[in-house]
Amino acid sequence: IDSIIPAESRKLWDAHKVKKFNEPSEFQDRFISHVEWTLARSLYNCDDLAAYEATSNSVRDNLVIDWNLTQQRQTARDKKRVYYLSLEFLMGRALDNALINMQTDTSSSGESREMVKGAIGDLGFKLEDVLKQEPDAALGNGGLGRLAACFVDSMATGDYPAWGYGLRYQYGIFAQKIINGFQVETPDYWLNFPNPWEIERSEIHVPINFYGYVDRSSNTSTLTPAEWLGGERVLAVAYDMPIPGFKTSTVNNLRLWSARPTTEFDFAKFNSGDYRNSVEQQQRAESITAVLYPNDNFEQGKELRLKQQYFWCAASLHDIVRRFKKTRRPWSEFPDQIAIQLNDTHPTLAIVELQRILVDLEKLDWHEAWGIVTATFAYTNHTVMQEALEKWPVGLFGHLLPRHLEIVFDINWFFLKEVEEKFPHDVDLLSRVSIIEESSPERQVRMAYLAVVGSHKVNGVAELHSDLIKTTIFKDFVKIYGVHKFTNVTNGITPRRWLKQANPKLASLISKTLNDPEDKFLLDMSKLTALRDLAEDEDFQEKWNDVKQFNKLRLADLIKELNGGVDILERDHIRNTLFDIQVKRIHEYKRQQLNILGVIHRYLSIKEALASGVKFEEVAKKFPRKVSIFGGKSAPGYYMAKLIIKLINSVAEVVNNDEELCDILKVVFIPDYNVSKAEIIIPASDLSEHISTAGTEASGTSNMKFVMNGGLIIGTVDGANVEITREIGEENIFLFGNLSENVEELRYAHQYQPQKLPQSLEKVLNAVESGAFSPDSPSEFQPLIDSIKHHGDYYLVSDDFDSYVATHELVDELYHKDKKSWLKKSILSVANVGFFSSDRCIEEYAGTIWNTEPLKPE
Ligand code: GPW
Repeated sequence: IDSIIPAESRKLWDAHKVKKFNEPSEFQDRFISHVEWTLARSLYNCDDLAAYEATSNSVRDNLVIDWNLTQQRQTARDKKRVYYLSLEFLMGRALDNALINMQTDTSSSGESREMVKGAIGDLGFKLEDVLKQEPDAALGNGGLGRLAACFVDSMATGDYPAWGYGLRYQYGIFAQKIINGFQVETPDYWLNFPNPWEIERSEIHVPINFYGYVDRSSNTSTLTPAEWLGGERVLAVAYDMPIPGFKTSTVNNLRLWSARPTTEFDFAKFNSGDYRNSVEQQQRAESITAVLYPNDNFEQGKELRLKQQYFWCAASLHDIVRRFKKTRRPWSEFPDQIAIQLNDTHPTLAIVELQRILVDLEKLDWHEAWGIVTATFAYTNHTVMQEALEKWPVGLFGHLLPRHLEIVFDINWFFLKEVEEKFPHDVDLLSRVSIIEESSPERQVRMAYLAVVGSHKVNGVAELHSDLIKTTIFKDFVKIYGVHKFTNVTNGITPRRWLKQANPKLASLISKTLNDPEDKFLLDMSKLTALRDLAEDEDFQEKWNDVKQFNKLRLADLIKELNGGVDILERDHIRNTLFDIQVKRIHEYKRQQLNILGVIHRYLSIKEALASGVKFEEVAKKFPRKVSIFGGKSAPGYYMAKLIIKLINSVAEVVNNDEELCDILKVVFIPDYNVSKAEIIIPASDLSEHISTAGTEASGTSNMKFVMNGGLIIGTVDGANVEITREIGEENIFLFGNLSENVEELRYAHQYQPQKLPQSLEKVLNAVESGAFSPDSPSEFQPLIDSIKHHGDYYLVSDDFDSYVATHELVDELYHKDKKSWLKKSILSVANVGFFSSDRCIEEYAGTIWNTEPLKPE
């Protein structure tokens, strides 16, 4: 520092030190400065959007001060750092969250939101309207991306020196429109207005190469240093997002890379007169970070995707290595200083890139380098489903990254040698575990195996899932490495966003009840167990229920707004209408089809009863009021998922317009499910559905969010549902369906015996086939029916249908006949949900995988 700024001048800097706003009037000063100077507007043309920009910039000013202090502290103290590599960060909106998390000097956190609310109120703005101006940062598909967002929140809150690394896509996940019942995708260009939450660091730019060839003029072994001469070069430019912790001044960093053309010019092309072409190639650079791939739990194997992955891994590693080198430590200390967590296999190339840096650029011995690499990386697996496991054709890989392919072959060679030594002559084993799959028409690089071989720990995301990976996809690796390389860290969610921000009414009831005005329970969720004593307290139950009713009305407002101002739900009946919600990506394994077929079953049963002359009052007793709410996006190319969306909308059309039902059953599909909508939808559930075929949903995280908001769950024995049951008690959850250990044999049986459908399901499918929901084209849903009836019912809809329907009967009974028991279950669920805070989860990663400690602000 002395060399940059002389001591005399530093005194002057100190005298002019920037200060955070602490008081309403200080905030207002700052707000108006930003309106006038940053936005170049005035009182006379400051609308809600401008107010959002000015508020965000003011809050950001505060955060940047703490961000700088945090980074200085982390550099000076030089403790071990964590880098979380994720191709997706599904952040949602930042402002409300920042207001909740932000520390000011005078007020304890939690109060800064109230302070700003009052301060902009005095200036003529309503905080709620201002917050709505912010577009979601939707740089993710679903659970995997949202998990990364919860993790950075918890890492900052726990004061861990930890950064996230990802890509700054110009287009996030597409916006979903429903047109005539069909999903239509529209581009999500989220950077229309200046984004106050990102700080462009154009001075931090890393050159990234692709294609080209390997020069080994001096030696022939692939193990010795080689020079990779890239054929195409682009720049990775850093954009930083401040990540404020809750009740701490720690502000961590999320660094997202954006692709730019280099300023270098292709003189060969230019000289040959091909000016237009050489500009065109430069333009291509930007396409690398243009768009997020919209697939969830599915890998397409496109070259541009591999390019994204390398671009991001290379830029991040370069950044990490540069920072490490400044410490002038020996390479052997790299793993003591740095832990890199791989969010699924998407960043697996980082393993190869670090090995390349150490061997080719830093000239370390291969084995020494490999020791450093494996001690640095750890890998989280999020699925056992074959179609989601990444594999890259050797040809494509070698064309884009010729040197990296060599390194992969060498890694594999040493790995297989080790296996051969441990298990001599087991050729079958060697071919099973080889990182290179000998498949036709082409060999493939198995990224999950590469990630296992290149990491010191591999974890699953819920107990059942972590057990499953050890007996299925990584079974042979358990034999090779021993069981201790594999571990479990059950997922979690941040209670700041998913309780305090999404459900302020419930958070405030809790803080009052626990006599915890500073919301400390959001840091220590075990405090919630004190609610157990109140589970049967009638006064408390009433307050609890009032909160739920408020949230249901709030959702009804949203549904009305999305429905063009027309109410689907009658306000007067909302209190005794069961809100039954399934919101998540649309996927056959998540079984929205089971849900909608169940709804049809209910509809047909009501119609049948009425037709046979049963009085309406009687029917309504058996089938009390209910609304089935769906939401979620399908991958644009996923035909079956799109058909499921269409079926839901077609059923809604028929059911909602059937006057005979007098509104006792409604079906709603909420278009464009995203994080900000989730914050309104989730707190409104009485019941939510987590009904994946057993063994397919690695964890699920919305299950935790619903429970944290006092909703009950109907679910299969899958993913984190198992631990939710353990924590909240099996009497407080509605489980049904076959167990994962039986799935294989049931599937096998379907292949060899013609499908025998339960009568209930037969009826439902017949109605669909008859065109009851598609009178103009009765065969519209045939592919869905065929998948159950004729194509082996891979997701076991028929096997689980009756127990699903029967379990819903139990739900109805309890909700409508024993509201007190219902409320008791709801209260007990929240009281016991503490385990699912992502703070707990991050502590486990830190203790068992990263070997890192918090670095608390002084
Ligand atoms: F296939 N998950 C996801 F494993 O949202 F990569 N997208 C994905 O592409 C994958 C997994 C992948 C989800 C799991 O489906 C869900 O069960 C889990 O809760 C979540 O990742 C976070 O672990």
